Amino acid sequence: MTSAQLAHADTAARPLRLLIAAPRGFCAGVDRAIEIVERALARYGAPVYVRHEIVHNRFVVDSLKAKGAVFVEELDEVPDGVPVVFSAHGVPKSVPADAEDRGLDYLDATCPLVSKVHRQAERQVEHGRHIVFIGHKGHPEVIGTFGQVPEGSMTLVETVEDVAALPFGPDDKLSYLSQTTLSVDDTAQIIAALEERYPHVIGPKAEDICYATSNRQAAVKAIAEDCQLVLVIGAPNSSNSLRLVEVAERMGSVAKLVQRGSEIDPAWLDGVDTVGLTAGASAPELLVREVVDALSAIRPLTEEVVRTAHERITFKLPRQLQD
Ligand code: 0CJ
Ligand code: F3S
Repeated sequence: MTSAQLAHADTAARPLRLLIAAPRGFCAGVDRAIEIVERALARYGAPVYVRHEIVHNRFVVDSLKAKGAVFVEELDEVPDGVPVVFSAHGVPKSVPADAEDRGLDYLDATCPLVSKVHRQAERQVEHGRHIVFIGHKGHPEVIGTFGQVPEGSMTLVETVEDVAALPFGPDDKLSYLSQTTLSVDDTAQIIAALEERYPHVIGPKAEDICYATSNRQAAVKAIAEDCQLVLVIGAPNSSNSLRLVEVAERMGSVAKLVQRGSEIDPAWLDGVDTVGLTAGASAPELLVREVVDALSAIRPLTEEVVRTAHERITFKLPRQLQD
């Protein structure tokens, strides 16, 4: 027998302990964004166009496609006369302006917590401050937030090294803002580096990282130290889901991002007694059950939910869709 076969034979009969993190999965902004598309379909009928994946999850996108939503990347792919929804990640100001110019009916599913950062960006620029924005280059939320202010008034930093390379002097009027789905720990380090280099830099009153991002990171931290393997349900383009993988890895666990139960390789469970499970803010609970079922088809398991916070936040729908 090879050592892999031995490990498999050793653990195959033992029940697997499954720790399921809570909170996990859908946040209030994702619930709202999906409901906006569903209500728009009910109100206007198909097709309803959606600019960018409404949230970064293929299962959600495919379910809405089946109901008559059409997903495109840019507004110029939307035909005249049909309604269009902007995704939860937010859009540059030019997008609703172009929609208005074309007379398109549009619904904005930007998460209110992203919109809050947009308003802060505008205010900082009005006060004559240059903004250092902490985020991931190319992410749609970053593109949307940069598009709230005139070109040249915001500079992106992704790392502590980027802070060291900033060209500003000690007396320049600076402020910082961030993407909502970042690593809480990495962002704290970047902010510390900024404050050390620019003691006069101004930050937001409450952190820009949203409640859902920080709660999901704290929850996966609480289970990861007891796990040899942590599974994170989420898409490769989902920033908040990728951060959950990083958090679990930093706690010393092996961590894997999976989109569906069918992606689980039974060999991952060799030599493993305790598996952790969580889901990014854009991953539906149905997929959590699918992954649990896939695991239990490989090994008998015991399930335990480990809850580190309760979430009660909900967001209002846009006025056009309120009954
Ligand atoms: O940016 C957001 C408002 C989060 C939306 C929900 O998550 P997801 O995976 O669609 O987006 P991120 O890539 O930003 O995490
Ligand atoms: Fe909003 Fe945070 Fe969810 S910004 S969409 S509540 S991950």
